[in-house]
Amino acid sequence: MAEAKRALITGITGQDGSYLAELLLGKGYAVHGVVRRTSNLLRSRIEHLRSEESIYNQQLFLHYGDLSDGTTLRRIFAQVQPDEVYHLAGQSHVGLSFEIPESTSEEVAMATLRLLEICRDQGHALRFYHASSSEVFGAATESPQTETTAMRPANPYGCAKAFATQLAQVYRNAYGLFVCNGILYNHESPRRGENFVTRKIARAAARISRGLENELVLGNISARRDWGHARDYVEAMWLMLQHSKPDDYVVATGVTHSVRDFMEAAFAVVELSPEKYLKTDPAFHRPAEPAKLVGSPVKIERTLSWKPQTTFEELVHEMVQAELAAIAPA
Ligand code: G4F
Repeated sequence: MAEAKRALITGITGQDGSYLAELLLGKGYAVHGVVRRTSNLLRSRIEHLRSEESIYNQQLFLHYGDLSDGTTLRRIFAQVQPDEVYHLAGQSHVGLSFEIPESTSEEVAMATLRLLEICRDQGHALRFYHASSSEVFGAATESPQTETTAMRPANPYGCAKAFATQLAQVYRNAYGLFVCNGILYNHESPRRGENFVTRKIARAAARISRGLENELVLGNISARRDWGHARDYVEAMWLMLQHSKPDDYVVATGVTHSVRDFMEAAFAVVELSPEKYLKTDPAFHRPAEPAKLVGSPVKIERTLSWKPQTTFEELVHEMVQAELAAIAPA
C-alpha cells in the first residue's frame, strides 16, 4: 500500500484549519498541525478530532510551534517531511490590524517569508498553499476582481497579505517552487471567530430570540461582502495543490450582500425583525473600507472545476441554527 501523503497545516485550530484537517483526514492524509503553546486545545475547533482515539496520534499529529520561531518551524519540517503545506495561520481581523499593524505584519508577512525560506531549503519537492485574501485588492479599480487585478490594499492587514502574496509569486518564479496563492473572499461558518460580523450577527439573532440579549451593536451595515462557506473554500485550497502546475486563484461566489442583508436573513431564521434591536456604534467603523470587493471565480471553475456549493441563505441558516443549538435548554 502506498504511504499516506503528509500535510502540514499552520493555523489548524482556526476555522479553515479545522475544516481542512477534516477534509484531508477523510482523504487518508497524515495531517500534522502547528499549534501555539498558548492555544487552548480543549476548546478548539479540532477538539472532536483530538478526542478521537482512532485519529489523534494515529492520523492527526500536533506540534508546538510559533510563526515567529523559525528554528522550531524548521525542526517541524524536518520531522514531518510534508508533501503539502497549507499556511493559514496569522492575525486575520482587518479592523484589529489598524490597532496592531506591526504584529499583524510580523505574523502575516514575515512569517510567510520565513516559511517560504524553509521550503526553499527542503531536499524534497513539496507543494505550498498560501492563504491570500481579497483584502489585497482594497481600493480595487475593477469589479469583479480577478487574478490579474492590481493590488491596492486599504489597511495594514491587506498590505501584509499583498507582501506575502507577491513574495509567494517570487518564490514560484525565481526558485521553481510549487507555490499557490488562494485569493479568498470572505468565508464563514458556525466556526467563525465571534468578532467577525457574520458570527456576531448569527449569535445575537439566536440569543435575542431566546431572551438572553436585547441588542445587536454593529458598525457600517451598508458594507458589502462576497460571502461563501469555509467548508467549500478549503476544498478549493486542496484542489490547487493537486493541479499539474502552481498558480494563483480567486476563490469567491461572485455575489455580494450587505451586512444589513445578512442581519435581515439571520433574524428571519428566528422570525424576528432586527430593527428593534439594532444599534450602531462608530467604534465598529473602520478608518477605511475597501471598495466593492467581489471576486470572479471563472478561472478556478474552468481550471479546477471548483464551484461554491452553499448558497448565502443556506450559510446564514446554518450559522443561526448552530447558535441556537449551542444555547443550553432552559
Ligand atoms: O466580518 P468582517 O470583520 O470581515 P472582513 O473585514 O471583510 O475580513 C474578513 O474577510 C477577509 C476576506 O476574506 C479576510 F481577509 C479577513 O481575514 C477576514 O476573514 O467585516 C465584514 C464587514 C466590514 O465591512 C465591516 O466594516 O462588516 C463590517 N462590519 C459592520 N459592523 C463589522 C461590524 N465588522 C465587524 N467585525 N464587527 C462589526 O460590528
